[in-house]
Amino acid sequence: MSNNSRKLIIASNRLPFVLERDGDSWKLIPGSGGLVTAMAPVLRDRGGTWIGWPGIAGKVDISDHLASASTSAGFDMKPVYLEEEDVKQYYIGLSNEVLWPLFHDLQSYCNFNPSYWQAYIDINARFARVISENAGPEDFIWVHDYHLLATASELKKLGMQTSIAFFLHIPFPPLDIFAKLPWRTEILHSMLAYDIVGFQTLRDRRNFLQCLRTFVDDISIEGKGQVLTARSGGRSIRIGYFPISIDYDEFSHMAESREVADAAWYIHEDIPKGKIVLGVDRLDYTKGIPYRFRAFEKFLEEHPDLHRKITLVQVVVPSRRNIPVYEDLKIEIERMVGEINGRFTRSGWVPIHYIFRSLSRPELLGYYRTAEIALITPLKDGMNLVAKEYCASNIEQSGVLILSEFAGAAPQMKKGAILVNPYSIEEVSKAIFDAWRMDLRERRMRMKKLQGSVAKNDIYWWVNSFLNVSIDRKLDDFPPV
Ligand code: GDG
Repeated sequence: MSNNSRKLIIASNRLPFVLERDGDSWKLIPGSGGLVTAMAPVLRDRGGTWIGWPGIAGKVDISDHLASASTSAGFDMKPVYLEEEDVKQYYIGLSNEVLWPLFHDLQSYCNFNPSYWQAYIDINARFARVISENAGPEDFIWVHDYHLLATASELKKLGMQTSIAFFLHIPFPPLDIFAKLPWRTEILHSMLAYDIVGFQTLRDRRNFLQCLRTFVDDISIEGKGQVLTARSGGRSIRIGYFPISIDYDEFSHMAESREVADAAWYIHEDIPKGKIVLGVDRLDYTKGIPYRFRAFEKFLEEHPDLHRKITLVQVVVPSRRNIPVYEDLKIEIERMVGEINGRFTRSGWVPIHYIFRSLSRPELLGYYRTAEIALITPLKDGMNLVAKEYCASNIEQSGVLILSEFAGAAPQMKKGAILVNPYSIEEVSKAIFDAWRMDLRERRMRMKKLQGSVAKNDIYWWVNSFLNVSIDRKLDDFPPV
């Protein structure tokens, strides 16, 4: 088979669309979240196949919807169906009550329920079956994220010979934290069934290697630089770090559009008093929203002269609402907004504008374009694309980025951003003040640096460096649709 028939096959827990009830029928709405933002432009121009769960339990016939969504998206979509119990055990259970909190260093949120593990393996085997039904021998199979750590080992059981790549979008935890996982050796051995394993940052790869050296008996690691080689069980596995990014040009061009300019103008027209500080996050306890509110409250306590001159706009996108801890977080966030606004609001000025919904792209870019300060303070984050999107969309080049040092984006953005420890209420409060009084010359200088670095290392740079290491190919080697 020639290179021209080579296809990209992407597998992730979710398809890039979510199925929602629409009366007696169903509708597909675009998914949100970093994985979709990053990967959709990659497949859009090249075609290929995206395999994932459509987002509702049970097997409903959505073939017509998927066919029309595939046509408009520019690539095929193949569903993996989950029953109610699968969702409980594999998705809510092992993926989001164990791996998600543990890999973000928040082990107190973990529920190590023994029944979760077998369900996780069973669903990874189901993904493996759908992948093997849809992949040809020349195709490049690229599996994504923590839900599917064991898919390659299941594919190998099915006799798959093709090399299989994996990218972890979330952090990999330090040894002391990973060691608490009851299935730590099983997870490491499953990950070693991939042929290439990619992490977001050097820190994540370092943590992974330390865990391999501790828990895998016959491991040896060779090489230096971005990609190393691990040998175990008579196989070689390449292990690298590839900081993910965005389609910079798409964001910056869209930010220049009339629609976004109008949205930006209306946003500031409605908040005419002073500067806007912007937070944009999925509803998630890793994003540090309560700490951020405490820091903003401290800022307001310490700077009564700046009341009415600064407003925090916090966008929270609904996410994982079927998991109780997420519902509790929503209640806590809303309680804090009420408390802080109740204390500081004065006639004509409300200090926190809270938005709980997903914004349209132009509206989101309107906020990015017009906000003077972006306040992005996750407690830990694989990368954080919002930080990169803010810079790409800040076409006046006058915005200031305050960024958590625990975001994967921090090493790339530290020269232009104000880095903070998100747990330090004093430090974040001071960073807001420093950003507020920073002169235009310094803001420009910092924003230009940030934009230069995101533009250079954009999503196409990321995918090409991954493909280059995996199969010695670039995205252009895949035939356009
Ligand atoms: C995971 C990792 C890693 C947000 N609000 C709206 C909206 N968004 C989009 C943003 C951005 C995405 O959601 C969020 O991406 P992040 O990277 O910030 O965070 P996660 O969703 O947690 O992503 C993360 C990422 O995977 C990629 O590897 O960076 O660390 O946790 O793209 O634009 N989109 C729309 N309306 C909104 O209101 N349309």
